[in-house]
Amino acid sequence: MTTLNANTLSKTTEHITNNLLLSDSDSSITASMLDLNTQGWTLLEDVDSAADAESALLNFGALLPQFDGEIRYDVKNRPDKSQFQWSGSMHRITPHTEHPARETPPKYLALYCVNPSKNGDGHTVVYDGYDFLNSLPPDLKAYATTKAVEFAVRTDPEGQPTESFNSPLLTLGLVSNPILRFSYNMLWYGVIYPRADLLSNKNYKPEHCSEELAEICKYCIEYCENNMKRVLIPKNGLLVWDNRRMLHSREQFTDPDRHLIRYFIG
Ligand SMILES: O=C(O)CCC(=O)C(=O)O
Ligand SMILES: [Fe+2]
Repeated sequence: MTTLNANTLSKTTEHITNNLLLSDSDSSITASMLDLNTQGWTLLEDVDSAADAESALLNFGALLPQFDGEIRYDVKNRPDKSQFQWSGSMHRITPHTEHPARETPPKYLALYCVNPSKNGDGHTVVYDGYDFLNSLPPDLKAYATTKAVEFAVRTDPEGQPTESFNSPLLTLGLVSNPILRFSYNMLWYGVIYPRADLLSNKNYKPEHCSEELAEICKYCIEYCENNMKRVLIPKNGLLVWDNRRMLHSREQFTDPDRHLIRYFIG
């Protein structure tokens, strides 16, 4: 067992004191944490590489495996599956939270920009999901916290669901704030990755959900149109948001070389 003498004690104190003096990068992480806790999202700029992004993210939690079991997921156009509305296409994606079928969805989501669209499109959009639920009429708010919905996710747009979980849209976290789960696509179209041509079909009527969930979807679109935060993540930018509170979506883009790397943090 090591005992502390006066000399080692003063060295230990010096070490602790030095660690309390925040370096520039520590203080920017602290400021980002403040943003995450207040507005639900933050943008770190000039992060030189994906490896640097990963080191920064470790301040927020562990990097978790994604749908394919990997820590890094490339968000880029995959021409063979471009007919679906998913991250591997250039289509817009409707509001959702990530991995609603996981018993505990990732606390934070992050996107690191390797290559923005050269045409200045493809904004990532975040919305405050707690505020959205609070804006619902009382009966729909009660529905969102009591009625279980089946969330089924799939790795491949054409594949079978690989995981599913039944849960109300909002549940109490054991030691955390309430957990929001949402997928406009799953509620409205009945699948997480619908065919993209459905997006422009104004006459589409949902067949897969209750009247209340269809109402919640309509309120969601209205809320999102009026309360969006559009972020064009710059090259070497790292957008991080609270995935148990915020909804996110993506606007359509036209540059097949747009490339982001996505992380789940828990
Ligand atoms: O491409 C984007 O900006 C985000 C796509 C998305 O929703 C995701 O990767 O989870
Ligand atoms: Fe997403």
